Amino acid sequence: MPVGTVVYRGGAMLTELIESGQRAVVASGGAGGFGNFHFKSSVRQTPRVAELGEKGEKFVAQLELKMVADVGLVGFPNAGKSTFLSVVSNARPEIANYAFTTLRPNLGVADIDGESILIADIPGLIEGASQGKGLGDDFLRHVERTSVILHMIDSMSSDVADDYQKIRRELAAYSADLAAKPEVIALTKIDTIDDEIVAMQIDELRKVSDSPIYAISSSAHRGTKELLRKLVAVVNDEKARLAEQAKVADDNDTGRPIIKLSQEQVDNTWWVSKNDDGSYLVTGAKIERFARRTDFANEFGVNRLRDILGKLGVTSELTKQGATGESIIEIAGHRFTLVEQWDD
Ligand SMILES: Nc1nc2c(ncn2[C@@H]2O[C@H](COP(=O)(O)OP(=O)(O)OP(=O)(O)O)[C@@H](O)[C@H]2O)c(=O)[nH]1
Ligand SMILES: [Mg+2]
Repeated sequence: MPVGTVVYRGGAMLTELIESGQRAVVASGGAGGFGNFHFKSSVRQTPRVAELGEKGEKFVAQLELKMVADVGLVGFPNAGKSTFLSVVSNARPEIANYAFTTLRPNLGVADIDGESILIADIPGLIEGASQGKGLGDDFLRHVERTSVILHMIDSMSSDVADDYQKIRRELAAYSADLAAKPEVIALTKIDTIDDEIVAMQIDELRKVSDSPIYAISSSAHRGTKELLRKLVAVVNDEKARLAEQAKVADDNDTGRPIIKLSQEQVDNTWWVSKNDDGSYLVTGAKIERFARRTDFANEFGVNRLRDILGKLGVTSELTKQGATGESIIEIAGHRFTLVEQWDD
């Protein structure tokens, strides 16, 4: 699976592949059962009992690919995101003078002063994207994994501060994590606008944001290098901050005593409850494992399970809860009587 793959089962995330070469077991194979030979003893020379192997796990998993980039480009359609990527990187995305030119995310590597950053260009967002308008907010999941957001605003717009705030609202509606990422603002296409107007627009943006602001023209290659340098610096800072945060979390882990049950204790725990039909339900990792390995077609196998129930103390709890020899016991979907029944 490629880096950036996230594996889900139902809604729960099972694993996330972050590093190249990383491996993860998502579904485990079943444990083998003991064969007849295992049950051989001095009194039981030809044991007729054998365990079934457990089945391996089988379920439908959802795989999602999130691009892992340093910088994610966000902004309205036609803001000049793809043009910027094409000018500063090796990527050759489609560029056109209409909204929604980019339909799929593009990745590009930008080099500056001997450093490289990976930039993800995603389709443009519009107001209401978080409710599915336009191409929706689906592509923002790619930006979720980037360290830094480059928020691109078209200087040809009549209200740059309003543009900025509309996109910020969509980011916040998508996730608090996304909204909290470090951001750099780029006012684009400044070759088309008078410098005084650009200066005014920067002032307007300063009123609504504390993020650093760069005025650029991708076509005229103005301000793009300075912007890239800033991005490299912010990406490096953010990576250092995240690494420090992870280290602190690790230190806290070892420093604080955590009392929890051992895996063995958790496994050995069992519960008895009464089903509506009067049968008794026994649950617990270990006992269910035994039940799954039992060959219920074989009375010897079932008797062995009954022995185990006795040894674990389950039988006395069942009796305490009113079970008799004929009571039906249910474990891991298998039903049998508490005591072996003999035909007359
Ligand atoms: N004059 C000028 N035009 C630009 C500049 N950057 C982009 N454009 C033009 O703006 C239009 C939109 O550019 P794109 O890069 O496709 O915009 P986008 O943000 O990727 O758009 P979507 O993919 O639809 O979200 C194109 O016609 C570009 O040629 C610039 O610096 N100067
Ligand atoms: Mg584009």
